[in-house]
Order: sequence, then C-alpha cells, then structure tokens
Amino acid sequence: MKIKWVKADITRLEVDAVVNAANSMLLGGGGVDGAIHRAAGPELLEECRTLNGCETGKAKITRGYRLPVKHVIHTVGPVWHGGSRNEESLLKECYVNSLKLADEQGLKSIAFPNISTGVYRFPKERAAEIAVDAVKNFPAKFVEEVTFVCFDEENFEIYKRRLE
Ligand code: AR6
Repeated sequence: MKIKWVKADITRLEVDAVVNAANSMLLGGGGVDGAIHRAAGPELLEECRTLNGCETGKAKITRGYRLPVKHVIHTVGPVWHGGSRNEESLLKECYVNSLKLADEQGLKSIAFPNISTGVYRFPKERAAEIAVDAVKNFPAKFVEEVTFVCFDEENFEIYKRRLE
C-alpha cells in the first residue's frame, strides 16, 4: 500500500473516497465536516439523514455528490478527555473501520483528514502515530493508496517527519 501525505483542502482531492471527521449526529458541523458538506451540496445531508447517526469509532458510507470523489466515509472521532476514556483505541477504530468500508466497496484510493485533532483536541503527535500504525497494519485487498490530508502546518510537519 502506498502512503502519501499532503497539505491540502480535502474537498479538492480526486480519490475514490474521502473520510469525514464527523460527529455522532452525522448532520454536518464545523471544521472539515462543514467543508465537506458545503462542497458536496445538500444532497449529502439528505443521505446522511437516513443513516441514524454513527457511534464514536464507527464509520458509515455515502455518495460524494458534488465532490470529485465517489464516496464519503463518515467516521466519528473521540473527544480528547485526557486519555483515560479509551480515546486511543477509538481513534484507531476510526481509521480501521473506514479502511474496512473502503475495502469492502473495492475502492482503491482513500484520503483521511487528521481525525479528532481539531475541536476534539486529540494531541496531534499521538494521533498521527495511531493513524499511521492503523493504516500500515491494515490487511487491504483493494485499497492501494492512502493519503493523509493535513490542513494545518503543525500536522503536516508531524506526518512529514513520521513518513519521510
Ligand atoms: N480539509 C482537510 N482538513 C481540514 C479541513 C479541510 N477543508 N478543515 C479542517 N481540517 P475538525 P475533529 C482539519 O475540528 O477534531 C466538526 O464540527 C483540521 O485542521 O474538523 O474530529 C464535526 O461536526 C484538523 O486537523 O474535526 C464534529 O463535531 C482536522 O481537520 C467535530 O468538528 C480535524 O478537525 C469533530 O472534531
């Protein structure tokens, strides 16, 4: 599996699926969630309304609508509470369950934002370590390329150091 990292707006990426760092309602929000819904258009929200939300660590898939992708995989990262509420395993589950969905659909390329490292306040260095480990250890059948999409300079430098 090829692993890449870029500094970019995830709504501009042309891949089979982009992952959305959503909340358990799956009805949009701020940050990357807001950007994805704005770029995909109202049809995305319509489909999300049919999903009945999503638990932390789990993932659900929709179409990509006006985004240049086939699918959006919505996952719900943990809110960081200091590390004693299973945050690390839940973050790992976000990556693994998103990859499982992509692989089940036979998708070849997937792009992840830095889940939970925005308003959910997960420490960035540890989040990157968990993300990279989860991807490297995933037994993919179809997924060939994973892109870590960093939006802020700090995350970009962290991924660069870890993957270069
Ligand atoms: N493209 C790529 N990455 C982005 C973009 C973008 N357009 N915009 C922000 N990021 P956050 P969370 C990065 O807060 O911490 C939402 O309101 C950002 O720099 O979007 O998982 C949801 O509805 C950061 O590194 O998500 C939830 O309520 C990363 O995306 C809640 O926020 C994640 O930041 C989820 O919080």
